[in-house]
Amino acid sequence: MTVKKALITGITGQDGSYLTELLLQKNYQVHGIVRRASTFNTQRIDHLYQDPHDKEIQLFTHYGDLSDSTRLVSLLEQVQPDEIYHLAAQSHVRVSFDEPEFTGNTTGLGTIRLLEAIRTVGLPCRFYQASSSEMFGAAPPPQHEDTPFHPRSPYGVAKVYAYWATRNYREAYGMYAVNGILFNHESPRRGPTFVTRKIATAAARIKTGLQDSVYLGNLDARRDWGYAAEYVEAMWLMLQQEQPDDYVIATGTSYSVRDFAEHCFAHVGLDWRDHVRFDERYLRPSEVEDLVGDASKAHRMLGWKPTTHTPELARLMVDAELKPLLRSSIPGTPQRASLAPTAG
Ligand code: NAP
Ligand code: F7E
Repeated sequence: MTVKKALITGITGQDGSYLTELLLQKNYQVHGIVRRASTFNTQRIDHLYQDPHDKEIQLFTHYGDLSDSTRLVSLLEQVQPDEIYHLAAQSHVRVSFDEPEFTGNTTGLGTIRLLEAIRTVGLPCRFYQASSSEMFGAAPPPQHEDTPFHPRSPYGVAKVYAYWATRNYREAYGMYAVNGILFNHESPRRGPTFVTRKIATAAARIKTGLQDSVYLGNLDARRDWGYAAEYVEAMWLMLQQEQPDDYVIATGTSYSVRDFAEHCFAHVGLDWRDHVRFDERYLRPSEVEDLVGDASKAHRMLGWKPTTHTPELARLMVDAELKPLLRSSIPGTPQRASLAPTAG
């Protein structure tokens, strides 16, 4: 039996790590693009490490960057993947207001560089684009595949560009290229400056006496938060269909940031109102107020349905934060300082 080869951009990110686990379980040979950093950036996939001297190895990593088209071409020539999951992006919405040009270059142009590399090499592969509910922005909920886009950030604008590039390559060149329009999905592997992980971490640290409060911005924003480990299954399903198409992936429910904080703090027996403070630095120049996805097409066509909803997600994220803290034998470990610029 021939083993399928997948190439994942963004393999070191939240979704990349869950997708790698899924594809390895499905017996794929998985190749991931890692960008060079001065510190190790592979923590989310280190548990999947395989000895490169082992003949049975199924996971390979390669240096590369979305800004480097020649490298994308050489990698495609080398790997010859059957499926490409394009997950790499500057994915932080608030940061995209600070770095709009960089965000456009990676999150927007990065997609067309990769599509063009596929065309240049002449690969008959299937392509998944990590599109986002941020493209809907100000469009009223519930949002579905035919809802007009109204992005509210440089990130959202860049994702709209990448969405249309993907559709254009499908229409112009007959490529099997799909957009998965995923609503927010979270997990214990979520980046620490996204609001769910920030709140879950704070609730656990406050409960164990390591800090007293957490500073947040807009508590009224509403999101449709699902569990990342379940969403990567939908990505895979989209590339197994006879015809390429675009799908919304969501839970169909929405909660405010305040609700999420309430669930996290209540789970450890605390009242969020005693610990959440306001800091205007976390506000955005323009906000996405309310996202609720209608994923009925994915239910119908892919047979995909979420099972973890926001309250349970909040609890599992807090539990994951508490675990190492409760194991720690050094009480009162000081909060780690970071020189990273304020991000969210
Ligand atoms: P994430 O955790 O921020 O991961 C982003 C990945 O992209 C990381 O592996 C990162 O590498 C890599 N990357 C960033 N810039 C790059 C560059 N110039 N060249 C090569 N790699 C680069 O994001 P995620 O939550 O897993 O999301 C995956 C994708 O889905 C992203 O495109 C995101 O925009 C999109 N999306 C996410 C959500 C969500 O709720 N999570 C919803 C809809 C769409 P480092 O590890 O080195 O930083
Ligand atoms: O913000 C509010 C903030 O940064 C959620 C990305 O994965 O999902 C993500 O984008 C909400 C916003 O995620 C803080 O204003 C309040 O309304 O966790 P977030 P996001 O902007 O929804 C989409 C689908 C993607 O595609 C993106 O890649 O929470 N909020 N106070 C805060 N947000 C942050 N980060 N920090 C705060 O202190």
